[in-house]
Amino acid sequence: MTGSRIVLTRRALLTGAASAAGLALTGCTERLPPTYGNVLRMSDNLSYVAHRLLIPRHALAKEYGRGDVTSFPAIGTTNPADPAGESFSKTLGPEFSRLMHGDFADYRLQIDGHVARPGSYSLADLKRFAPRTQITKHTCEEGWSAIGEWTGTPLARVLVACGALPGARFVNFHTFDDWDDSIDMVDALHPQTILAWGMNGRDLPLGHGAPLRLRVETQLGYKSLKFLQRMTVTQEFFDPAPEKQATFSGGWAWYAGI
Ligand SMILES: Nc1nc2c(c(=O)[nH]1)N[C@H]1C(S)=C(S)[C@@H](COP(=O)(O)O)O[C@H]1N2
Ligand SMILES: [Mo]
Repeated sequence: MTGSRIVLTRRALLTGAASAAGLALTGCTERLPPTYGNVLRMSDNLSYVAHRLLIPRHALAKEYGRGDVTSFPAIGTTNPADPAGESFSKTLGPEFSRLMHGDFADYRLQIDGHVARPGSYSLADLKRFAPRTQITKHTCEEGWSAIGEWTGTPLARVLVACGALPGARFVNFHTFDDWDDSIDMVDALHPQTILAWGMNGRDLPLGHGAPLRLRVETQLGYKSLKFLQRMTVTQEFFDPAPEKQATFSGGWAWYAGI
């Protein structure tokens, strides 16, 4: 997507807002997680149903002040270009290396799937949307938490700009270290769900997912994918769990609401 094509007129914004509301409503009928019926994913059932019934839609996760920011470890993949990395991708690893050496000037987030305007967005394109900054607590499934400040583009704005079509229910993400994961439209349209390029007032550091990572403040840390490469809007649920489960010790739930 070129810069000029994503300049939104007032009219487009209004239709956009209406279509975002339409997208959000689609999710209203959901009572069971899409992983329902998968034995490996049984832990999703109760938490998803309880959250969706009990927590007001788009209730904000707690935000903190600058003085609350803590040190923040970088864990999991910290450089997708490193061939020794556990989830090094033979195709995307070298590609990431090339982009990194060019200071990510050639980076593009690919957007496709159930959208009217598939395309790709540079960091400059994404920065043209009104950004959001939030200081939140990251909770890792391994038992640690840390508070950091994140700046990025609300995912809802990008979904409107690329024309997510009615009936869109999930947003799938693929990363440069070959992770796949998805969130539903309730979380995708949540005001604190952002595509973050900044952390603690600076560009997002490499170890924390440069140049672009997801922040999903309503779920555990592993849903906040780092090193975003592609985003696909879908009508149907795609669960990479059967193949990937083996590599995740203990098996991580698809839905990890907090
Ligand atoms: N692409 C990618 N995203 C990822 C991971 C990863 O290894 N690769 N680790 C996840 C986990 S388990 C956590 S806790 C956070 C860690 O983010 P941080 O390195 O900024 O602390 O990123 C999540 N997103
Ligand atoms: Mo984690």
